[in-house]
Amino acid sequence: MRPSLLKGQASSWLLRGRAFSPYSYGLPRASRAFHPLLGSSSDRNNEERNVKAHPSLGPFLAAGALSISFAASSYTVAAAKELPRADLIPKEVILYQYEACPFCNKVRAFLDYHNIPYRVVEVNPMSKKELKWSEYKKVPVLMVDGQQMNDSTAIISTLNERINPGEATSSAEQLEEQETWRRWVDEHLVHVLSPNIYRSPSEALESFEYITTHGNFTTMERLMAKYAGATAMYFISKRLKKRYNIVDERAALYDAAEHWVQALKDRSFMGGSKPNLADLAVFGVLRPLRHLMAGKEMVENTNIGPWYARMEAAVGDSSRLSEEK
Ligand SMILES: N[C@@H](CCC(=O)N[C@@H](CS)C(=O)NCC(=O)O)C(=O)O
Repeated sequence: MRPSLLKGQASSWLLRGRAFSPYSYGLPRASRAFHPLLGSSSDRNNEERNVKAHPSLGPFLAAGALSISFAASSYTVAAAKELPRADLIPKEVILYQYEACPFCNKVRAFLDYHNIPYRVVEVNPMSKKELKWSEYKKVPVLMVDGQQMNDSTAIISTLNERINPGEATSSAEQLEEQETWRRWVDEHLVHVLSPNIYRSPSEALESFEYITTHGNFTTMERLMAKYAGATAMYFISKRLKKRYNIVDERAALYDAAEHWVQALKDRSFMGGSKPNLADLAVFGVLRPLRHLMAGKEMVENTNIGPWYARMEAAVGDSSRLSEEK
């Protein structure tokens, strides 16, 4: 039976104190930073156009989300994490990220679920000085035993191969379904996030409060970013709505949530009794919404809460080793 969530029952967000950090997006220096919630890798042309139009806004867009924790505890089943064989766990994993970036949250969900220890380097979205050594300037970047990996979906695919070599536990149909929904996350779901979290002046400020208090900003950047960023993103989010043919941003978010719940059919997870890469991708990009009005309203007005709560239980505590800036 499909999990159902009664309105009002849905939104017991678990505000855990662990690592969801922020988002960052500051008034970046003009480079091509624009991307984030707006564009996935399949949108490079649009992104380039955006950067030219708003060179200093990249980082803001990127982040977009906060952390949700939709908890419908009665549905929460303590699914165990999936632990790789000890000899297949990388020795050193370093994640360069913005705490509130949905793509970074997606990678963290994968690492946490598999209990792979990792260090985090929170990148300053304006100077990006932590990434000076890298030609690729977006986050996430993952260093795995000295090997650089870029792009959340590619990172997860590569790492998954590495910790599950020759895995043949899924049928061709299951794998195809998983890949279809991972693409849906990158090509649709992420584009619905920015118009929602910057929907009104107060929501834009709420988002930037979160981003700036959790990201790697200097004091001056933090002050500037909060108000200038919220103002800019409020207006830009209206343009994003048009670009992605969104008429009502909340309706688009609720539709996406219901679309996902329907895709689960009768299963606890798309992966069956345990999450697959599609579950982890949807969970990861939604997680940053969790302290925001958009995320709370999504849980209250859709049936996604029970699945989200199961995912929180399955992913469990973070395997992050320490905060590094
Ligand atoms: N397709 C990439 C998208 C990564 C992305 O757009 N990241 C944003 C942050 S959420 C970014 O780094 N934007 C450029 C910037 O902030 O300068 C992925 O999945 O990793």
